[in-house]
Amino acid sequence: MIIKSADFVKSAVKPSHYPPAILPEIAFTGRSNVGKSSLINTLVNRKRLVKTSSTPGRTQLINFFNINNAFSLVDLPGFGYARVPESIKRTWGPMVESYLSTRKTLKGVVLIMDIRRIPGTQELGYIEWLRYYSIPSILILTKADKLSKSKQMNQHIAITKILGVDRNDLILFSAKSRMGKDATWAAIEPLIDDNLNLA
Ligand SMILES: Nc1nc2c(ncn2[C@@H]2O[C@H](COP(=O)(O)OP(=O)(O)O)[C@@H](O)[C@H]2O)c(=O)[nH]1
Ligand SMILES: [Mg+2]
Repeated sequence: MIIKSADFVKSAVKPSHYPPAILPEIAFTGRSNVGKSSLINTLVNRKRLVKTSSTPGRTQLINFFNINNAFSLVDLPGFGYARVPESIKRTWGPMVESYLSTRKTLKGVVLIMDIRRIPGTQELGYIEWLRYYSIPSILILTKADKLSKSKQMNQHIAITKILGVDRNDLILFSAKSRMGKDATWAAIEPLIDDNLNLA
């Protein structure tokens, strides 16, 4: 993917605040602090298009980005951070579910997991959610640079079993080394294909 432009559009919490549903859209989700913002920045070759943070659980908005005036990338609020206030936890589910269930231009969701951590009920539940809404999913194991090659392989196999998917269904990624960047675009491109030639 050649990135000609990457611009923040707006933040929203509910459907009436979303930008007009015109361009095909890919959303990114994962546990807080998993490396979601870093992954999006890596994909679009920008250091700080999406703010990264060492303090997890701060982003509780849906952030829309316009890429090449051809498609949108959406940073969904992260889940699962224990220290997030109860009031935010209560609004998170409905906020994300109304996005997933109403957004007509949504073409796929990238679920990002930490390669060092076996996915839990939240990730499994998320995958169920996406199946329920018939939304294509792309599964990524990020922070691969934090493990040796042999540990990467062990985790890759273990996570494959837990999720009940094939090895090729999981993309190993690192925002640090940019490993997995091309594979991620190769998974995204067919989902947004119709609009690529508009760029
Ligand atoms: N070593 C390494 N660190 C990463 C990677 N991706 C993210 N991080 C770090 O993990 C922390 C959280 O990253 P961020 O992208 O803000 O996570 P988010 O909360 O999921 O958006 C930051 O300190 C990042 O520098 C990666 O692939 N490798
Ligand atoms: Mg983030």
